[in-house]
Amino acid sequence: MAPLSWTELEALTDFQIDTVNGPTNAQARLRLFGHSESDVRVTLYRDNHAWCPYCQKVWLWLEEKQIPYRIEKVTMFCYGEKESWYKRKVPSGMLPALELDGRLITESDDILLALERAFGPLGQGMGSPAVLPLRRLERLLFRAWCNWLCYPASSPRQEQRNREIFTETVDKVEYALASTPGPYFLEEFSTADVVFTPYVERMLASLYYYKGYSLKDNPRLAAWFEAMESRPTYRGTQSDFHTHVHDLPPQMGGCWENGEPQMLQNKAQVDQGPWFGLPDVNYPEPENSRQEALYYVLRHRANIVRVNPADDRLFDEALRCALTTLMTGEVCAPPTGSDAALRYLRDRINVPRDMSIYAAKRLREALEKTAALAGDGQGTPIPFKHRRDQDPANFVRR
Ligand SMILES: N[C@@H](CCC(=O)N[C@@H](CS)C(=O)NCC(=O)O)C(=O)O
Repeated sequence: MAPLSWTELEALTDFQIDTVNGPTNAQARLRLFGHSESDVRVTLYRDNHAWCPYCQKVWLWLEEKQIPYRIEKVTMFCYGEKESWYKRKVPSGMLPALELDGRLITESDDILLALERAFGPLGQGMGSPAVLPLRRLERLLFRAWCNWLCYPASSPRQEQRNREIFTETVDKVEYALASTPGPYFLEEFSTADVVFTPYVERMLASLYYYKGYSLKDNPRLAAWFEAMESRPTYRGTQSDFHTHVHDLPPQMGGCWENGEPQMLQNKAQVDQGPWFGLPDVNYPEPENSRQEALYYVLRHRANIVRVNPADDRLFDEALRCALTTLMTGEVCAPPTGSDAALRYLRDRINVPRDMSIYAAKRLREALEKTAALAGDGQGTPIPFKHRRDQDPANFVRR
């Protein structure tokens, strides 16, 4: 089949999203939840790519409580130049920051405490006797994860010991989850679940890819993930394995593979597919995931083509081939020499920054299927020490 034109492709999606009053989404600059703009007392400063875990914590809290707020997006050091207006506001450049009634607050825990004072807690609050030990447990798990993942082990024995310390801490988390009847940390969904969310999500992705270990093999955590995924708020902030495993190394200062057969198999699947079947998402695929993927590519197509290292005309045609396959299921052979360019894009789709998890899987699948018709050329490797290939300055809509 010949590639469809951009106009023909435009006719194939009716995807729409109300970023302001609709479900949680990464694209919004304003969230009202049915309120009027004059009700907004809060501005959240978070990173452009939705990679910052501490921002996710505050983001999820605001969405759960349905507090009207504005969003200002800021560049992280690892992917570009920090905005000077932000450095004047927060000289360290650290994220998140939040303005509440004009007062600036940094440090995610202090932000949550201030939000609780202004709007009431989410279930049991940050300082409640039930939540405090869970916050400590979350930090314990975080440290065990860092020690295993982010430093090279001096010997196989050390690697084994780091793994054991992590899994022993996971057992404590399993015990905490088992001590209430429901799937959440406390009887009802609460701040405690919000506090665990960002890093547990990153642990699931990174350990699967770098260590061949699946956190979902732990039954209580598996049930917790499932319960979290039943919440539209969490779905809107949820990332996928591919995004996390490649955004974490520069943020964490490195991630160390163990080279075991299971790890190598997991790594290959996350990077090259098939992306369906990965344990990064469990809820059923929405019917419109292809339309969603097409909608976002169309929105940014000029920048996507411009940023791609390949010749613009060659890549324009190759991309239309992949989108034709995405929408029709028909084979559409791309121009010779476009395989690496298609895989360059395949490797740079970010969830949830660009689209939701299933839309990204569909798009990666179509790009890979199309690239495979042209050859096995790979895109420029994803850098490990920085992500300037993701500089948001390239994606300002012109
Ligand atoms: N303790 C701080 C940690 C915040 C933090 O580490 N933020 C990182 C991103 S995850 C950051 O802003 N780094 C600067 C940058 O990457 O630009 C908090 O809880 O808010």
